[in-house]
Amino acid sequence: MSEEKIVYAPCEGGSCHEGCLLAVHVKDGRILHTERAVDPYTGEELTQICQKGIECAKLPYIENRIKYPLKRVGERGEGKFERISWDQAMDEVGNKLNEIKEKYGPESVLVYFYPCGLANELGGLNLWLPPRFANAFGATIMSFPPVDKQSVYACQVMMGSFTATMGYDMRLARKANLILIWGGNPIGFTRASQASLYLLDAQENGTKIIDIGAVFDSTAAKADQFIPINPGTDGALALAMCNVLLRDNLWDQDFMIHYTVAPFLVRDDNGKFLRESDIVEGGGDSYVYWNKIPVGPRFVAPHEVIPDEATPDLFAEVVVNGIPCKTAMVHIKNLVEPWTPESQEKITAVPASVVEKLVHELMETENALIFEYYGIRYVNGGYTGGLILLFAALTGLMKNEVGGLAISGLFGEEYPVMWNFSEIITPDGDPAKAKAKTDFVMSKALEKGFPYKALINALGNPVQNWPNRDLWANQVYPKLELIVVHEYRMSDTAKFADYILPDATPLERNDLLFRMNRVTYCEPAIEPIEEVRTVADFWRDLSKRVGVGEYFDKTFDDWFQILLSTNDPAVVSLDQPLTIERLKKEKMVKLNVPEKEKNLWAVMNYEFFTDSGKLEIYSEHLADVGGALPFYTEPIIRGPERKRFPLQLLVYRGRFFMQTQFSDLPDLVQLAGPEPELRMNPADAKARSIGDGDLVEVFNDRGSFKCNVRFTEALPPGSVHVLFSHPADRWNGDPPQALMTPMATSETYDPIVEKWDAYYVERNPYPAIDMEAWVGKGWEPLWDSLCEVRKVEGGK
Ligand SMILES: Nc1nc2c(c(=O)[nH]1)N[C@H]1C(S)=C(S)[C@@H](COP(=O)(O)OP(=O)(O)OC[C@H]3O[C@@H](n4cnc5c(=O)[nH]c(N)nc54)[C@H](O)[C@@H]3O)O[C@H]1N2
Ligand SMILES: Nc1nc2c(c(=O)[nH]1)N[C@H]1C(S)=C(S)[C@@H](COP(=O)(O)OP(=O)(O)OC[C@H]3O[C@@H](n4cnc5c(=O)[nH]c(N)nc54)[C@H](O)[C@@H]3O)O[C@H]1N2
Ligand code: SF4
Ligand SMILES: [Mo]
Repeated sequence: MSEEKIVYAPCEGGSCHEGCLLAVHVKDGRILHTERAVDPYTGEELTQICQKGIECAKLPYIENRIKYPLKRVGERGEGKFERISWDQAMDEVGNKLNEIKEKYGPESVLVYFYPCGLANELGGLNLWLPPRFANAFGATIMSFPPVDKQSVYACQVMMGSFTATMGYDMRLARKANLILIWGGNPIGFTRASQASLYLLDAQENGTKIIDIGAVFDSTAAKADQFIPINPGTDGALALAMCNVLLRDNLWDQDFMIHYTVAPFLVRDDNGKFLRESDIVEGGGDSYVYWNKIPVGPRFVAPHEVIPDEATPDLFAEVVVNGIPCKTAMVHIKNLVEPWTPESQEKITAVPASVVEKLVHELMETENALIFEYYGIRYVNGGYTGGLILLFAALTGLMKNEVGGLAISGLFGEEYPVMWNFSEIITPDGDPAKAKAKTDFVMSKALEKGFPYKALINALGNPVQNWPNRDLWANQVYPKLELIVVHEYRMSDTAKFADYILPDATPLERNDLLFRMNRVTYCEPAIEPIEEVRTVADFWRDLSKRVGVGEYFDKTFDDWFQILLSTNDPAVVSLDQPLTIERLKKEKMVKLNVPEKEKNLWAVMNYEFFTDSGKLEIYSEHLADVGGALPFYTEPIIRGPERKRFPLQLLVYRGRFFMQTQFSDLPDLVQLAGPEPELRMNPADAKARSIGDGDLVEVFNDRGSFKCNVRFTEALPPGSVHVLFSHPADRWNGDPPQALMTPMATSETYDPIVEKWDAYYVERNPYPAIDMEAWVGKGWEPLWDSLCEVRKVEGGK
């Protein structure tokens, strides 16, 4: 009998963006249980963990586990496979890839790796080795789906990078006196650990929490005030909130002048900013503002700030050198003016008096904070995100002690530190050697004759998570000669594979976890079960067979050492250098993160990654396609189709699941309710003569399924809900994804977003993080689907 030992592992559900560290208890090669980790030096208990963290102890042993390399014997999608050896699998996959490369070129091989299902989102090699492979081999990176597009798009346009400050120092939230949570369900649900704790700590100390949401969820239940809003209409509310700021003169002129493009003149003829070169022979690319005393044009170079002694006229409408111009602020004023609090009522159902009070309270409370989450998932979400950012800019709250605006990020809610990802992505760390191009397969490539022949699905479950089952199953996959899926469980996507290669769980491999302002060296709790191999071995084996082995001849520790070699001050200023040897000995190293919480907007001097260095609440790059300013447009669910299909179909994430993961753990399935069921407001049910528990059919033009109804008042009338995590074979009929508005197709195409994505890819400020792929070239419609429900007579 061996001693019980404790090792660290990241929680497999870490893509809730909390990234909890687990202490795993192991004895005799078997995992006993997991619990929250304790700092070995200070004894400090690091994070809470939720049920999913506890259930990780069972993850390696689930029935649905992939234990051996598998080769398809049935039809694609049928899920029939035979066990083969690693050598056979690697030889056959390698030969096929070489053959395809020879015949069609390496770019006909697609590599897909979506980060938001990985235990250790940004530290995990499963995210960094696939793009390295694509770059070395010359494959094509398949673009990510446009999820979380609201704030991602808005930050890219206005701040020049979706990571903005690379995160928000969540410790600051405890000091806010008012927190407005807009569009999400963090408390006790989507951010079940650290973020929930900080938010609830703040509340206990007197902070008022206001939640704007469409569903009475666990955040609404905890909030001091819940503002219910008609789904998909937040843009109209944000416009009215801007209107109140301007009307009551509550906005922050100083912030708008110094840190945004508001004072810059915009040409009436082409919507571009007027430049020095437009009015001065041989002039440069400086922006122009109109000074009041003495009157006339003044120049300000990109990334420079208008001097304090200047008197810019924010509302100038002038003709300069024969060119009629208005300031960007005039454009904003014109946009906002018609949106009185009364005018938005009929769209949002938020009473005008509530809008007035909310804006005044935000402006009159010391240290108010707007927290934007990812829940506004409609085709107008990008513009809604833009309008929320515009509102935040006008408030000037980002200048306050708590940073005023927080956007939930991938980096965890803590002080963000930049690791050396880029060197892994590109062979030899040289961007010039990065051969891969990115494409957005789903829509455009199909139209253009689809040049791809193979797909390596290295990470992610697109068949279930991009609501485009038909497109994958019937349009994309049939065109591919080879589909390889790297997985640890039999996902709906894996069922379409020709070869499935078994990967290790975080309990069977090494990881470096960058969380809680610490780096933790995670070791395998157990050896990989059966014939499972780790990610480092998988890519080493595969790359050798296709001629790029030299780039993958590394161990976990070699890769980790690269990640650690960063210039980030929190790392380089450590007393002892952060090496892999040190980490192996100490297991956990606390970074030199400032002891005192910081407003990161202030740390970066309110300078953004845009051309101007300002918050570009007006984007000249989108002027020709009508997208210079964000605007309100109706979502699909408020369009003409609603007459035929009167219910919003919400195919939501579950508290006990992580997207589609954990749906194969019986305890969690039990907690979630073992049968897929439809949640429905009793008012909608009554109108259809449906009783609680009745069997119903949910349908639209795309498909249908049957399940039982559960009444809930938490959903507003007009919306129905099902959990999206259950795999296809648990549904009686089509899986609910089949009924959703497909993502990344003509239905969600928009010339504004296409223009933006093309431009953004060109000037991407963070090639390593903001991977080219992260644009999606379309809008996210996850909650933007309609259906109808009817009772199945005689069924229970
Ligand atoms: N209907 C509906 N669709 C949605 C959403 C929704 O709310 N409703 N949410 C959307 C959002 S916000 C997101 S982020 C996406 C998420 O989309 P995905 O990232 O595709 O989501 P997951 O279900 O977590 O899938 C991750 C897959 O990777 C596998 N995996 C996890 N860890 C490892 C590993 O270490 N190695 C290997 N090889 N594989 C691993 C898992 O088993 C799982 O099958 O889904 C989107 N789709
Ligand atoms: N347990 C669990 N936690 C998770 C995940 C998981 O699958 N399970 N997934 C993780 C991932 S990848 C992500 S991206 C995050 C997402 O987490 P969040 O950013 O919190 O958002 P969602 O859960 O996508 O959105 C759901 C919420 O959106 C609100 N909502 C819906 N429509 C509207 C609207 O029109 N206006 C407003 N104001 N609100 C609306 C609803 O009130 C609902 O509570 O969660 C992460 N955390
Ligand atoms: S909150 Fe839960 S699911 Fe998320 S990382 Fe922590 S333990 Fe895992
Ligand atoms: Mo996500």
